[in-house]
Amino acid sequence: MQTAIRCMAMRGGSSKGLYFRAEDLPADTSLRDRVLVAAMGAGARQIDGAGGAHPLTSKIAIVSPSRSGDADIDYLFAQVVVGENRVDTTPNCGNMLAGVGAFAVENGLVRARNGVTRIRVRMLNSGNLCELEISTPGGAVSYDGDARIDGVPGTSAPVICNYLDVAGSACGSLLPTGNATDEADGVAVTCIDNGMPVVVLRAEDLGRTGYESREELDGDDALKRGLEAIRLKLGPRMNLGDVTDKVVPKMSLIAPPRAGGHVCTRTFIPHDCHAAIGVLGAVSVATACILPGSVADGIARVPDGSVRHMSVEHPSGEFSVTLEVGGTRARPTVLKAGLLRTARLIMRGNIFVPADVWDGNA
Ligand code: NQM
Repeated sequence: MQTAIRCMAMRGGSSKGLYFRAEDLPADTSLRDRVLVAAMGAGARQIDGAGGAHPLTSKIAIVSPSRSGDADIDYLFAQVVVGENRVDTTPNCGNMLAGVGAFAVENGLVRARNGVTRIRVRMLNSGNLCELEISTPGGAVSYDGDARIDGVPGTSAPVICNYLDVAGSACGSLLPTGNATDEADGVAVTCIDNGMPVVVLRAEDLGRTGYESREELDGDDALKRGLEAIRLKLGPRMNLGDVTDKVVPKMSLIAPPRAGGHVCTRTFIPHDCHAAIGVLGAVSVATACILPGSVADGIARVPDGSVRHMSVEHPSGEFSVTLEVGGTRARPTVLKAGLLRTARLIMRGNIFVPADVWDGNA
C-alpha cells in the first residue's frame, strides 16, 4: 500500500526538487519530515525516492497562501540531508524560491496578470520577504525566454528576485559575533548572515589558491576536516547553537577575482563543494565584500555607489548580485538585494510514499 501525494518537480535556479502545497502534507512536523525523507529517498544514493543523491537535488519547497498581510504566499524550504535520513529547515534556499511563484500560479494560489506578475513571498525559515517577478503572458506562467544563468543549460524566462530584508535571517543580525573579523583555529574568518549564514575565509590562509576545481576540493579531506572543525566552533558564536546536524553555516573560501568579477569563491554547503554558489550564499559573500574590515578587504574588488553590481565568481561561472546600499562608507547597510534566476516545471502529478510511513490521514 502506498500513499499518493500531489506535487510538482521543478528546477528552481540551479537546484531541483519537489514542490508541495502545505495542505497536502501531514501537519505534524516529525511525521512530515519522515514523509519528505521517504519522498526523496533514504540512504546516500536515494535510490528509493526522487532525490538525486546530492544536496542540490534533494530539496523541498512547501507552499501555502500567506498568513501575513504583507505577502501573497508562504514558502518553507526543507533540505533532505542526503544519507542522513533527516530534514533541516534552518536555512532558506534562494534557488528553490525561484520556482515558488510559478508553483503558486500553477496551483491557483495566486492570480497571474497578463505580462509580468509580482508575487510577495514570506520565507518561513527566516521570516524574511522576497518579491518575485515572473513572466505570465496571457495570465499563464511562461517558462520560455532568453535568460541564462550559470549552472543551467539553455535559456528560460527570467525570474527576478528582490530580497527586501534578509540581514540576520537565521543568526539574528548581519554580523552575529558583533565583529567584521574573528579568528577560529588560528584562521581569520568573517561570520555573516545576509540571507544565509556563511563563514567567509581567505583560501590562502588555508594553504589553498581558491581556484581549485570542485572535484579537487571534494577530494581534499584535510581541508574538509579543518573547515568542519572551524564550523562547529563558530556555530554557537553565530547564534546557531550546535550545528553538527545543521547545513549552516556554509563555508566560503575566497580569493581575488580572476575572470572579470569582484571576488572568486569556492563554497562548501557545508560538507560538499557547491558546483556554483547558493543564491543567498552569494548575497552574504557579496555583502561581506563591501564591509570594511572583513576578510575580503584586500581580496575583493569593490565597486562604488549606492547600487552595486557585484559578480561573484564560482567553480562553474559567476553569479550577479545587485546590492542597494545605504548607511555610511564605514558602516554600509544593504537595503535590497536583487538577482536573476530562472525556473522550469518538470513534472506534475503524485509522489508515492509507503503507507507505513504515512497512511494519508492528517
Ligand atoms: O544560498 C545551496 C542552492 C543552495 C542554497 C546551499 C541557496 C541559497 O544552490 O539561497 O540557493 O547553499 O546549500 O540551492
